[in-house]
Amino acid sequence: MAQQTQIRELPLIWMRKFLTPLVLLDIDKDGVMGYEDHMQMAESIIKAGNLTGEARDGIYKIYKHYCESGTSQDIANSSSLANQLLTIWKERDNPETVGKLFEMFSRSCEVLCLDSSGFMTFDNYMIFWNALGIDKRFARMQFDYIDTNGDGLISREEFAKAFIDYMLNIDENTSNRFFGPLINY
Ligand SMILES: [Ca+2]
Ligand SMILES: [Ca+2]
Repeated sequence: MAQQTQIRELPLIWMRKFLTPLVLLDIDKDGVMGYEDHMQMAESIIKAGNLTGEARDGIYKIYKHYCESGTSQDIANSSSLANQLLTIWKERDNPETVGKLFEMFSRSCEVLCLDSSGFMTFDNYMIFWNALGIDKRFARMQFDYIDTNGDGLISREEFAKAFIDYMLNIDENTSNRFFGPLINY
């Protein structure tokens, strides 16, 4: 039988990167970012962006689909914070989950820039940042990190790729702060 990965085997930088959103977005503070928390995140994005109609429904649909179907549902249904970290670690090698996350962030980006011809301006990006309640002072640095071609706009692909980089990169010098400054752990 294959040995289960232990928490102590995870790279510290990676743990800090994922503890950051899990703690930030565990709104009901039961230790895991579960279904309700994902729905809350969807609602926060909708509120921050004053989204209505198609944009609002699109966001709910993406988050529901992520929590309720296929391999990604194991992440939302984790039993504890440690278990959730280990599940994300395991799923980062799973093309189905990675594909779904790419789609989730790509679609979120699309919804957040319905008013700006498919690209996120800095103002559109702030909807995401404010929805998560991250310190505004760090937003520009992360915006510039995501904007890899330096045209001052974030494309769907740049946004989703930045998240996938966040999930896969274990370089301790990475400056990707997709969910803001890392928590100390
Ligand atoms: Ca929770
Ligand atoms: Ca760009």
